[in-house]
Amino acid sequence: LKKIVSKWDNSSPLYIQLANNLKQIILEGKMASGDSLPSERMLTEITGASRVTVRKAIRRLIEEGLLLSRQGAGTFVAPAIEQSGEELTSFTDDAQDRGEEPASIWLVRSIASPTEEEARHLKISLNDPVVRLGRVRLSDGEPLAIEHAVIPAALLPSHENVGLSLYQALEKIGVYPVKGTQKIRASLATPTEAALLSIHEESEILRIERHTFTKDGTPVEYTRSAYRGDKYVFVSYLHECI
Ligand code: 16G
Repeated sequence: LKKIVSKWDNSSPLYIQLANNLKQIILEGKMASGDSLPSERMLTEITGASRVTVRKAIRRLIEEGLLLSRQGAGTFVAPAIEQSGEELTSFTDDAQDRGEEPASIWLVRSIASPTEEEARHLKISLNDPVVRLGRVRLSDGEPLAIEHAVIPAALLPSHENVGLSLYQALEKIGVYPVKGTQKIRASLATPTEAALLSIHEESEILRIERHTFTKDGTPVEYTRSAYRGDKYVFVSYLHECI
């Protein structure tokens, strides 16, 4: 770190050079998303720059979206995975599109009666069985999310056949989730979630509730997920309101 951040010349203000040096470290993957930046004091010591310069460099990278500052917790490398908040894609497709290898650890894969809440969300009766799929989702070996999906068993009779991808298993039997809604809210990881995701207890997570439907509006899934807040940023595209 010292070698890279303390390379100076007279070409531009010191804080810009420091910001660029830090940026290089992040973009080269020497610091991963979620890693915390050394403290201002430490950076001052390492670089020999003044505290004001260090602070200005950090502020610049926060403005650029490369760093995130959390009150009381310090400054971190910002989430690396930009996930569309609009497209109905699967975890498997998203990971493969990034050139990564998706995997799952199964927590639950069973058929059961729905709870009242599940039946309400899926617009089925309490007598209609559901398939419950609970998974830790990993990409390139790293746990990124926990997902609990509930699907009407009438749509997915052979739940044992869900391998890597739920959406692929559904598509194979002619069930296409083509539209949906997604609610995202900030939360903190419970001790169990933290253990499954290999993160500290009470780390920030994004709780996501997704409902998907077939073309004719039949509910396909009701999924509750916990996505790592240090890894994901959800992006939506804004259009002019006419
Ligand atoms: C995504 C969905 C989840 C869906 C899963 C299917 C979010 C927040 N959740 O992870 O609702 O069940 O994809 O992925 O995006 P799969 O086909 O790889 O099993």
